[in-house]
Amino acid sequence: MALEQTLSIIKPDAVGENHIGEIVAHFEQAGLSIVAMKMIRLSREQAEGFYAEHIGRPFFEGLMNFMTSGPVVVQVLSGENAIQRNRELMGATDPAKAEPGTLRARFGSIVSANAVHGSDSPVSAAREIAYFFDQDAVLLRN
Ligand code: DAT
Ligand code: MG
Repeated sequence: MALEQTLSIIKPDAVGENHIGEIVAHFEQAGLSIVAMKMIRLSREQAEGFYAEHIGRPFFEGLMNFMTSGPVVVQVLSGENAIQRNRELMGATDPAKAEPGTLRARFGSIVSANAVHGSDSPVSAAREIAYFFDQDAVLLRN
């Protein structure tokens, strides 16, 4: 087990449907602590840079439109195995395939509107946290 930090985004669908509180509570009840948090509206440039690995995919334009369609809540979660743990809490990318009780099953609707993002590896977690937060904005906890 390792103490890790991971980047989580509550996407525009879940923010617009007033699920911020339930999603944050889900993380906290699962033992992950929020050590940085902000609500922002992503610009096209920010969204592109964040999802650069997907440039050229057929769904990329839709993803850009969705991610810039309203405010998002960007947060750093901290805890034991936080990266994998958050992926488990989110469930599969397609909400229709996500395990019952996971965030995407509860709050997502379709693959292109799936409520939450979570870093998928230690390398992407480090990149994604630095993409949104200065190092001194991430509180040292746990
Ligand atoms: P994840 O968010 O589970 O890490 P991913 O990195 O493969 O999934 O894709 C990033 C986002 O892009 C995903 O949350 C939703 C969107 N997306 C992925 N595959 C898609 C598809 N086939 N159709 C529409 N949107 C898709
Ligand atoms: Mg991904």
